[in-house]
Amino acid sequence: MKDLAPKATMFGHQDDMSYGLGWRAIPWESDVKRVTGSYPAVFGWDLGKIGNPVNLDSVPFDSMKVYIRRAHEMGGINTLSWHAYLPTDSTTPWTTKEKVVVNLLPGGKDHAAFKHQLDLVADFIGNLKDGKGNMIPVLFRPWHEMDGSWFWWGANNCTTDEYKQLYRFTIEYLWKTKHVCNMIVGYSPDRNFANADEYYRFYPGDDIVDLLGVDNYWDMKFSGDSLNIPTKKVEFLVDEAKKKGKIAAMTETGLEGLPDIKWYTEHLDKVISANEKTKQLSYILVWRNFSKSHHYAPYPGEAAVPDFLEWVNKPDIWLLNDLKAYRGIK
Ligand code: BMA
Repeated sequence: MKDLAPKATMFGHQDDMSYGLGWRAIPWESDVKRVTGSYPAVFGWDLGKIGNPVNLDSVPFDSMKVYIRRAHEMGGINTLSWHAYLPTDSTTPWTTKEKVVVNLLPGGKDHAAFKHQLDLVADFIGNLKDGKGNMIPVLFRPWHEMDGSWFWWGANNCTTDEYKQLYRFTIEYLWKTKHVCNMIVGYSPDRNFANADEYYRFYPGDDIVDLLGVDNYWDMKFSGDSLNIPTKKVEFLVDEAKKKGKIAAMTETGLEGLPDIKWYTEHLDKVISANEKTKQLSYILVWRNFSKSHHYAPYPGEAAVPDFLEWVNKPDIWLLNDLKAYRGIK
């Protein structure tokens, strides 16, 4: 990913092979492929509700493993987010009534239950193997959008110190106790930063994080000069990643329902292709295609298709076909 970043920006899509508009669980189907002829280069999946047969968005975990293996064997890159449910109840990641992070940390009353959840995550990631038995590398991106307060690990729901401990414990437990060796780690605040201090407010450390990300939907709705705001954030990520020898990515973005049919060329591209710096972003990933009102990649027949095709056909925007050609995979 580091080698590739200066050459191209990859396109990613959440739950791509799992479902789309008017279909679900048809082997190797994909709205992006239906529209462009190629899969996305980056495939996003989510571990929310791990320990149950299906995840929070009804993707069976067993199928997810199959899709991850397929994506990897085709030459693509897999990333895992985690809309984590509390280990102690089965409410939602969006529960913010109580301050719970402290209970999960070592010494806290729910620490054992939390470790059990991490065991499930370790079991999932640590058993991702290709047909030859080799480990499949994934980008794990836990505790995202912590600078907002909509998740129980969000800014107003714990102290920054508790947050960092939660993050460090998660990764160190997976690496050192569970010996999960096939993952790199992404840090993904939402868009609420204007400088380095704000960006790194929750940062668990250079020894933990491999990828500097941002989840940015909000800033990308605006147009014209207002797009300087997300552009500056992308420039910042690219600069920081270069300084630290890490990877920079827009780990989530998109326009829900695509009411603006030129969002890809007029908003997204204006930001990520703004200049030589922004072009060095590793990838951008749009969210899932659940319904007409809640989808982010176009589906066949949708008015946004021509604009999307114009964008993905730019030589430095890469789908899986481009990544395969670069990697010499047939
Ligand atoms: C949100 C929405 C929800 C979904 C969640 C986790 O943005 O897409 O429908 O459950 O992400 O994927």
